[in-house]
Amino acid sequence: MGKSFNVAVAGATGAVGSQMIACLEERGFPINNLKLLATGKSAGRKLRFRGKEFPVEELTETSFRGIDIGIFSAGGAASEKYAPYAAKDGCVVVDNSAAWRMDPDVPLVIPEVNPHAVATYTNKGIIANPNCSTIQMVVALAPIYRKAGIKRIVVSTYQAVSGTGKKAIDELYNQAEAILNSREPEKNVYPHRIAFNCLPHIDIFLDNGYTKEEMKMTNETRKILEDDSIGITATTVRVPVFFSHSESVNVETRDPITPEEVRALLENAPGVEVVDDPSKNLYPMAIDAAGKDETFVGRIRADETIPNGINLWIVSDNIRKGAATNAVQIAEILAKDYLGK
Ligand code: L14
Repeated sequence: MGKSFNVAVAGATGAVGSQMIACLEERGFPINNLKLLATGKSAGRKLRFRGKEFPVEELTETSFRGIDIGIFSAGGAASEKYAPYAAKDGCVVVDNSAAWRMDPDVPLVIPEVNPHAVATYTNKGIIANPNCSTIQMVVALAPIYRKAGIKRIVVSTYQAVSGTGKKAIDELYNQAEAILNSREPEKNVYPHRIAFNCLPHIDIFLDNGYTKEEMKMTNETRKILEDDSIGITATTVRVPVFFSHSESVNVETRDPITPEEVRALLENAPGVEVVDDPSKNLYPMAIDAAGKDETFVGRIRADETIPNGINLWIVSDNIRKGAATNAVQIAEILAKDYLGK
């Protein structure tokens, strides 16, 4: 029998937190005690895990005493404030927010791509989970990067509302319902209507004209692949989809690589499923990826305007592999290779 762990989930009642609890259960994570935490008014509710009810307690500075692993998805402000208290009490934090990702002392990990980076969790006691759009892109591009090198990436995303949380899922549903019933839609979450619309705006705008989400894709990809020479330019777009992000990705490799070689590489890549048969109208779609853990890749074809160009269409569930599943996979590495010894 391996060791089992005291695990806390911070932000347990949120869209990502509830999937984290589901992932821990589905994957049979070795849990001794599970502690569910939330900020503000969500505390006091009850959630089910392995057929039993667990109370949701208020997230405080002392919540992590006696906890081995704390998985956070309670927003950037909560992570910034509480992760150091958790670490001080000997709890290793796996943080899903953007708060710690670019800290040079914090590893940024996709288990299929750079599991070795987990080792440096000892610096701060914190491991960061990358941004959802970064994770699915890098899961699919890492095998290409290792084989042929990457000079430049041009990516446009088509991102689901669930990334913003439950309130945005309700907003899309309520706006669509209002419009189809000839009522004036209400707008509370995004600066513009999202139903039957596309917003080239995710997270906040920065001084360089890009959004923070776009710069996350650039900076996090370079950190994970440990290569600042890769040029990455992103346009991130919110679309009226509930679950799964889609991405149009143009890659310029250093060495020549054919679409057939890319297809063969990706067919053997961990966490990737190739769905690419245009003759049967088969390509990855958000509605098929929702609820799954794989990153789906299709429309693999040459960019005929440059010598070493490949185009891809990459789709994955932003709440599962883009957040909860990736965080739980990191916790599994910790449990197996570091804390379980
Ligand atoms: O984790 O979709 O950096 O509004 C922040 C923006 C997650 C998605 C992050 C969104 C993202 C979120």
